[in-house]
Amino acid sequence: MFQLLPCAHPSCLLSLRLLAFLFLSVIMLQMTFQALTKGCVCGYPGIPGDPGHNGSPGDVGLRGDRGIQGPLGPPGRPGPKGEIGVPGHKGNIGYRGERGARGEKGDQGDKGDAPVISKSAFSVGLTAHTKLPAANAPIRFDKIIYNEQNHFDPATGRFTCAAAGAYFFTYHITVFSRNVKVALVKNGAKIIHTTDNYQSSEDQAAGGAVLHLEVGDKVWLQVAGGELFNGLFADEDDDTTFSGFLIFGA
Ligand SMILES: [Ca+2]
Ligand SMILES: [Ca+2]
Repeated sequence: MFQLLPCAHPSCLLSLRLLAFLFLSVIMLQMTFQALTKGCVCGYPGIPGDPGHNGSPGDVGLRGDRGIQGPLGPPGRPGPKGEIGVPGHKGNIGYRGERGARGEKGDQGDKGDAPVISKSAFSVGLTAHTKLPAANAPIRFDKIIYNEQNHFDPATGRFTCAAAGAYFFTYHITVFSRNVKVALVKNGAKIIHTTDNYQSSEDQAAGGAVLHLEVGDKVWLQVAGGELFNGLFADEDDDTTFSGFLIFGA
């Protein structure tokens, strides 16, 4: 008739107790009714009555223990796009790439201005009229071998710079009858000296130097050491010459 389930829930226990009480009450009432109608209190127990109605729901039970975590659910939908972050640090320089293809040849440029090439050169010598020159003054070479730019003045014996740059000056001297001592002079300053002692016949002496000149500087050759050192000679088969030329502009 009843199948009592082994449930320890308080509402279930209360329901079972209530059902048992109702069952026993029905039995007692039935026995009492039979005794009254038959006048006998003895006899066999009657058949059990019908099950009673379900009781009222019990109170809410205590909260059970936390269950085992369920399986991971499916991925949710992507959230909204976040704001742009702070720029990161600059990375290291990468490897050099391969050489690119050769570009096309460009258009020909405009014709440039022709470079201005300064020219300055002279080569002069002594003659029978100017040999054995006076001492301590520019030697007035009067034999013009080359002086296209007229930068050497035979009237004064001085070369005047017309284009700044590096110049080379050199001299070749035929020594005769007297000793020779000359100086290459720049603006009054003696730069180099050459000395030769006369012994016999005709002798030679020479010297040369590279000088940097600015426009207006003057260079010349002069006898140094007095009249006893002016044996600079020239005749039909020997010369004493003084030359200079611009090597390159400043
Ligand atoms: Ca000598
Ligand atoms: Ca001679």
